[in-house]
Parts: sequence; C-alpha cells; structure tokens
Amino acid sequence: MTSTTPLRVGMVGYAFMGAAHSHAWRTAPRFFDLPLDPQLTALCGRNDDGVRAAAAKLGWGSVETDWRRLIERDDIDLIDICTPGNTHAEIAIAALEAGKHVLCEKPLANSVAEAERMAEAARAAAERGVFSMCGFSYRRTPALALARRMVAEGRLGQIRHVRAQYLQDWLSDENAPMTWRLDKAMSGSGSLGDIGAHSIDAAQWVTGQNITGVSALLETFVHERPLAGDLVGLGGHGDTGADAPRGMVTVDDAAVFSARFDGGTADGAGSFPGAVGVFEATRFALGRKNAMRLEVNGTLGSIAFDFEDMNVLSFYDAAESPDAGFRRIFVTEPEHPYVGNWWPTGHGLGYEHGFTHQVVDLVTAIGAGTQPSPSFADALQVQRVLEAVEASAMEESRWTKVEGA
Ligand code: SOE
Repeated sequence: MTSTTPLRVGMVGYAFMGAAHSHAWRTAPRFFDLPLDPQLTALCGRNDDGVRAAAAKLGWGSVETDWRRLIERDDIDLIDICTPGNTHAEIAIAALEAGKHVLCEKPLANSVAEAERMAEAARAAAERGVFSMCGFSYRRTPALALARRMVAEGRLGQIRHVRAQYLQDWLSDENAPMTWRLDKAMSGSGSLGDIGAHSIDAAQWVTGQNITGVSALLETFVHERPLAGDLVGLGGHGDTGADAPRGMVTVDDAAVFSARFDGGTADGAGSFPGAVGVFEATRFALGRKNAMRLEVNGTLGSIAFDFEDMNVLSFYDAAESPDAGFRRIFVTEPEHPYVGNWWPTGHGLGYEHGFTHQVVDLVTAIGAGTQPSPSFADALQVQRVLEAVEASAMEESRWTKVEGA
C-alpha cells in the first residue's frame, strides 16, 4: 500500500510533457507501493484560462499563473518543471533553494553553464535532504532497464559498439509551423537536445560507460516556417498557408556524430578499451514516428531495441549456435523491471508507463532520503556531450573532404 503521507506536487507547464507527467503522478501510487502519496496540488501556467482548463482536464487541485508564487506556497513539497529549456535553470534553482524537491524535464538546461549552476544547487540542496532528478524517461522503459541489467550481469561481455538513433518525422513537411522546439533561445538546440539527449543518456546508462569525445555534423534542412497556428507539443495546428507570416528556424534539424566511450562498466569494473559509438537524431526521418533505437555489441552478445516495438528486447547470445540469431525477449514477465506491477504476462506497456516509473523511482528515493537517478550531475554530463557535439560540428576543419567532392 502507498503511504498516506502526502507529497504535494506543483507542476509548471501543461503541454505534451505536462500531460504525460500528470498521468504519471495520478497512476504511480495506484500501481506501486510508494513511501509518499503524490498529490496533484497545483498547476502553473501563464495563461489563466488555459491553465484552469488544463487543471480541470489533467486533475490538478488549484492553479497559479506565476511559478514564483507556486514556489512560495507552503503546501507544495516538489516542483515538476515541464517547460521549455530556457526556463529550467531559474525555476529549478529557486525551487531547490526554497527547499522543494525538483523533477526537471530533459535536457537539463540550454547550456553547460546553466546546467553547472543547477547541479551545484542540487548538490547543496541534497545535503539538506532536498532531492532532484532529470526526466530522462526512456531509462524506465522495461526493455531498456532489462538491457542495462544484462550488460551489468556480463551477458554481453566487454562492449565494443554502441549504435543509437532517434528518428521522428513530424517536421518533414516544410510547412509544419514554428514551435518553441525550433527556436534556439527557447530550446537550446533542435533534434540534438530534444531527442539526441535521450539517446546519449540511454547509451551511457545501458552500457555504464560515459562518452569522452565526439566528431559531429549538424544540418538544418528548413530555415523558416509559418508562424501561424496554435502550437501544442509535437506539432502545430491552424493556418499554415503560403502567405502566413514565417519565422526563422535557429536550431539543427538533424544531428549525426561518432563517439568514443570511457570503457567503464555498469559495475564500475571496466578496464577494456572504451566502446565506439554512432549517433543520429532527426525529426525528418519520413515514416519513422518515434523510433528511439539502441543496439549494443559486445564480445559475448548483442542487444537491440526500437521504441516503436517497445515491449521487445532483441538479444543475440554468442554462446548459442550461430544460426540461433537474435532472440526476441517479450519484456512482460513479472521478473522484468517494473512490469510485475501492471498486467499479466504478454499484455504490454506504452509510452506513458516510462513516466509513471520515473515517478515511482523519484518518490521511492525521496522517501528513502537517497539521491534519485539520473541526478542533475548525471544530466550535466549529458549537457557536456551536447555542447561537445555542437562545438565539433562548428569546427568545419575537422571535416575531411573527399577528394574531388
Ligand atoms: C519531441 O520530439 C518529443 O516530445 C521529445 O521532446 C520527448 O522528450 C520525447 O519523449 C518524445 O518526443
């Protein structure tokens, strides 16, 4: 049974991520035994009519139109930040300094400098028993959590290759309207930080190895888009005709980079040379809707995952006969991570379950007085990889042209 001790949540933002987080706060205590009982106490948004409608729809008890007021409230224990990246640092640091736990959407910030300030505030707050987590929700997909368990158990041996792609296509249409995700001042970067950050975090977490260096290429295919329309989450609606006013896209549409890892292992015993990796993040992969893919090749085996088939983890075991091929593990058995709390074997989970599992792990850690993972320090390391990718992509000199090209 979940404890009756409340954990009163105040959430800032109510678009796509706000809806996913609201669902998670509502469902976690009903399917998992938690040390604290999350309460959807207050929803914050700048537009009074909009936030009231969202609060009614998503199940929040009260509303605020200024996040500073939310942080001042003594009936709020935790601030959940579901806003664009340009607001993360100011809100998170103020909340931590006010003694509120914090869950902050990814990527942590729009720059390493901001992420460093957030990580320092989180470190200081943790000494006072105030904890924080960054919302890399894909870690909580049962199949990826199983992959990490298998690497940690040595089932893949030493890791040689990491292959990570995050492919979407919702911006393929050049007349898809502007969104905050295409404005560097709000989002920090484009596909790189929006979805590439997920791949970086998942690859490092599953392998237990951190990226130490990159060589990168960033591309922007569509440089301006219609401004019209009520933009929500992944796409836009409303008038996008040819004569609609247009805005400049100031971020990458696609990111491609190679990477070298540090050779660690999930159990920290790594001495093997670091793995080599290839990464791709794009919202122009026509036909791919949310293909967050990871393949890891080791000396004893391989795993392969595709979020578009998210209840399956493919596993190749070199100990089996070569013609055994990849085995499809249907990750729905009670002994698989998180799954035992939901449905009988074979019934499968969805995108929203990763957010519920994120709440479960956050509330469990807070209840135990321990640091939730990924911490702001973990997310700072991802931010440093993002910055290295952008730096590498800008140094054209590192790009070796093919003779005659
Ligand atoms: C958009 O590409 C997006 O909503 C990301 O911002 C989320 O983090 C991801 O979970 C789904 O796609």
